[in-house]
Amino acid sequence: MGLSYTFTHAICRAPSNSIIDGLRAVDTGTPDLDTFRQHHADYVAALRATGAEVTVLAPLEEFPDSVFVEDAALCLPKGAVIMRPGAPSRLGEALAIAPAIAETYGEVRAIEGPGFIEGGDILVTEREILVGKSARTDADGVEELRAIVSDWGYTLRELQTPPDVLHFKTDCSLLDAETILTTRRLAASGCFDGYNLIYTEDDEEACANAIRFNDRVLFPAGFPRTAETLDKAGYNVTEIGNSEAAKLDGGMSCLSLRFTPPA
Ligand code: CIR
Repeated sequence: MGLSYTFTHAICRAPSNSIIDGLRAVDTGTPDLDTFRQHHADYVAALRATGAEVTVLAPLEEFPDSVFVEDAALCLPKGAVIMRPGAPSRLGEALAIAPAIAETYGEVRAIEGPGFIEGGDILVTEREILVGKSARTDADGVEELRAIVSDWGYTLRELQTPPDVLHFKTDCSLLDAETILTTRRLAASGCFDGYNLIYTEDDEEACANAIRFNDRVLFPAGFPRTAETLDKAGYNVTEIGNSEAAKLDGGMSCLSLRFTPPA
């Protein structure tokens, strides 16, 4: 199996009570804490069911969005990079995640600025690192990351997240070494030419943020036609409730950092 979707470890962070104050593009209601916690527990259990070691960090009340750990770091087979979130209320999450990453990776690099970059804008495939500029990730942030990952031998390709889409990966996910689940609006730019594409079904664009984690695809519940498409394509789909995270524009990828530490 490929390095881009097989992992021995994951890091998550328990939802804080302050999650109800998390950022959202459109207010569709306050997340219900108990339901959020249940969904989060189901998510962690699904990661663990693949045999991975999953660390769940303590909640951080001072950072309402800190359950979305993916945005604060990038973990690659050759090294880890602490991000510099473009949302001012999330900037401090980078410092907060650093010790947990350093525990596994030893030395870590960090985006120092002036640019900004969030992990949700980064899709790592078997052959390259795709980064979508967005309201949270700017050209300086992308260039600083490029300099770091080039040292490790990775190729980075800068792309554009569609307007009004929070993160690049809000609209796409890696399914295997050659295959990407994507919305039509993102793929229309040709950014995934050369990959096999599976499209979200009409009116199910909100399920594009899934994760391939070892033998499973963790997929948000409530999108039956796309789930069936993935099932028919041979993927082992595990549906996880995501109604509360979705109120904060969060999905499957945001809730974990997935990695295999360097030997
Ligand atoms: C935010 O707006 O930053 C959070 N409410 C949601 C972050 C979702 N993260 C992700 O897609 N990687």
